[in-house]
Amino acid sequence: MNPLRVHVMTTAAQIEELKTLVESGKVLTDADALQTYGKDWTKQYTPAPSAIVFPKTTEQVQAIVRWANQHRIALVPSGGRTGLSAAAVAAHGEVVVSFDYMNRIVEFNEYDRTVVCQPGVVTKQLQLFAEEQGLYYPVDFASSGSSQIGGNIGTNAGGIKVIRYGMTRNWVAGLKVVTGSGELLELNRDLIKNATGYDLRQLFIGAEGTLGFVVEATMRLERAPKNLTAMVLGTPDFDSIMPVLHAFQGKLDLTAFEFFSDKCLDKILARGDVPAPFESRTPFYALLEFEALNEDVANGALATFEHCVEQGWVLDGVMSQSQQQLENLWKLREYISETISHFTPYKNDISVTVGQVPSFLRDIDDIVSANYPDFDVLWYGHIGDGNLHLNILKPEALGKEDFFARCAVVNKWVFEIVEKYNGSISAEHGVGMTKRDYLQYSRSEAEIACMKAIKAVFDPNGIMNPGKIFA
Ligand code: 2HG
Ligand code: ZN
Repeated sequence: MNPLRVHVMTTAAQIEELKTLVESGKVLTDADALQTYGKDWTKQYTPAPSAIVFPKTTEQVQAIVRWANQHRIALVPSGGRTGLSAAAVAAHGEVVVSFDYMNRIVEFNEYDRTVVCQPGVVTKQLQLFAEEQGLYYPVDFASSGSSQIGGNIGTNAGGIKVIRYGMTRNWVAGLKVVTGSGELLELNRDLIKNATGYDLRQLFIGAEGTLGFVVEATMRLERAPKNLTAMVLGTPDFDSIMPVLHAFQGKLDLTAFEFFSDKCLDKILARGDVPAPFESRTPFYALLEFEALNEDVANGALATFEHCVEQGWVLDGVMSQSQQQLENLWKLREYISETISHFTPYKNDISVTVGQVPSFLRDIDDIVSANYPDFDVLWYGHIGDGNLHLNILKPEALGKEDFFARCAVVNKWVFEIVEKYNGSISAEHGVGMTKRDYLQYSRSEAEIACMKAIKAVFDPNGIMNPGKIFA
């Protein structure tokens, strides 16, 4: 294991030197800024960075990285700070490098259907830009209004359309990165075909800023989907959801297949601003979406729905008839994470192959309910691609520390089951600090050794987001 050879705190003189590398006013050290930029959406860690720096150009990023190497100062990259694994948390005196001022769309290439983006471009900004060109950027999730492309690349963000479009990785045509030694690399030259050895671009996707920082990304766009239509179907039990998925996949090209439990619906309806999908309540719900390209497709969906009802897999259901109805159905699923955030939930983001989902969920649910009969356990997620979100809500009377300590006990058992099923301890939220100590449940010792060796190549002094992914 590489020792952490970085300073914990920067000196006043070092901060003064840092200020000379960027525009005036682009280094902040006030308490508010340190608090705001030192954290992401995780709630376990107390932010404690030394300073926040806002570069505006690639040259400035390079200068910051060289300065950090010279003084052995740890850098933490910061995008929209919507992450859920504490990969962008600076809790140990690091300097946060925020990409808020590198937020321009640089170029659009019509024939290649690509957009050159600076890392601070917000996901929604790219989605709207694509729309203006009559195209589509398909990676989508609830935090698209604040998450940034650089962060999406750092975590290989997934979301609600993975079943059809895959993860962020699929949409990165090329990358410019500043490595941990301050070198600028241009990776893949935005080519579709490029058989010239190792594809280093892929290494930087999902690396959580531990190898280098993305300073420019060329993102691919896709044909815009037509007449998206959603259905929400109520099922009598969890086991019915998979045959429903199978039945619909046999008839339609789904753009999404999500699920949530009735407990999740309780929380959503308690907000008072989202209509119930239908009058009855069922233990689980599937939300599926497809392009209703013509009447045949819509009729095929309705016939499949009827088949599922006849089989007893579906008890009730609804299909959107307008854009407004489509959006309201999506709110039932997309609002869950934000709605429950004030319960300080303990989160798990786990995955297995689709066929194993029912027995996997049953095994984990047994462990969790046996150990926490008094806790509210919420299940939801992207079931069409095998990704489940398990959220345990903190009872009001229990302190945060005690609650997380009690949840940590069961972590080990949950991850043993993940390992038994050859699954992942982090399907889409990344490893960061929250899952760092459990990496061995999803990656072999030999694999982790290779990962550390790769880090040493790109970041010889260990200054790039140290303590994330592995210690
Ligand atoms: C989602 O799918 C997000 O809603 C957040 O990935 C999941 O908060 C969570 O556990
Ligand atoms: Zn998710």
